[in-house]
Amino acid sequence: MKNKDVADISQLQSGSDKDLFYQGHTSCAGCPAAIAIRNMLKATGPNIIISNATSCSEIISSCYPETSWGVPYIHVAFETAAAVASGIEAALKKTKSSAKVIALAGDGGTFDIGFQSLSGMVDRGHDVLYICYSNESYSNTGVQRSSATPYGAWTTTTPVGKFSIGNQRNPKPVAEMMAVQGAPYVATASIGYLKDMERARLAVETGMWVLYEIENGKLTINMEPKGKPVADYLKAQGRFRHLAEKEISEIQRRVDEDWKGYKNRTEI
Ligand SMILES: Cc1ncc(C[n+]2csc(CCOP(=O)(O)OP(=O)(O)O)c2C)c(N)n1
Ligand code: SF4
Repeated sequence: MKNKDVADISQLQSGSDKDLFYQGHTSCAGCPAAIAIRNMLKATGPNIIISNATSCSEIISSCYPETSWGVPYIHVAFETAAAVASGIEAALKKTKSSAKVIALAGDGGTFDIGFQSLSGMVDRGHDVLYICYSNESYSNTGVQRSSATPYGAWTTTTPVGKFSIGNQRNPKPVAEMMAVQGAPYVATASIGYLKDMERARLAVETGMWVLYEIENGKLTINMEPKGKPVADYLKAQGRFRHLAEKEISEIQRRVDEDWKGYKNRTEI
């Protein structure tokens, strides 16, 4: 899965030909999180147990007495996806089960409130795949800023006005932080490469989202941005509609600077 042929997740169907994330869930139309989950289960197949933090992914899929999950699933408190997954993994190890565990949470449940349980799980070396799907805000509670929200984005808690261009902070580099902590495998992914997801692809092509892996501390960039201006990405979205040319240039500068940093690190 290197450079030229970035993982085409739609090809990773060794796990199951059947959909294990059933239709009838209550997401917004075209929800990227639902698309990611559906494809995630296609890749894993049925021998999997999910520990899912409160988030859109849980709200849309597990409102009692209904469920969209065709695999064993537990909905857990907002901050505990990794903690519960750790316990399940320890129990499976004890019983010599072949089942694997996935902890699933949004960016709020990962970058912010669930960060300590994620870090604890990595510290203890549990054999768990942790998946954070990032919609770059606390979405199901009304689009509040999380520490994954991009610089310049409007959210309800980073309003736009005379004295504010929206979110004033850079996103927390959680994937890299986990690699630095010693997670044996860390990778970013984009649903833009599942099918015809033009906007998500644009995030990669403009450098707003970088596709990389860090394996035992070594960074590999899986796709170089095509040098498209960030304006192409920003201008297509309402949450960035308020940005003037000056601010867009500032975002371009930050993206270029971050990209240089990634490049330097692959050359060490
Ligand atoms: C301790 C605690 N604080 C707050 C909440 C309310 N709450 C539930 S989901 C959520 C936001 C989840 O955001 P994120 O993890 O980014 O997932 P998304 O909704 O964006 O999919 C919040 C604030 C809660 N359930 N528990
Ligand atoms: S708000 Fe939640 S349910 Fe709607 S598209 Fe975003 S992640 Fe999906």
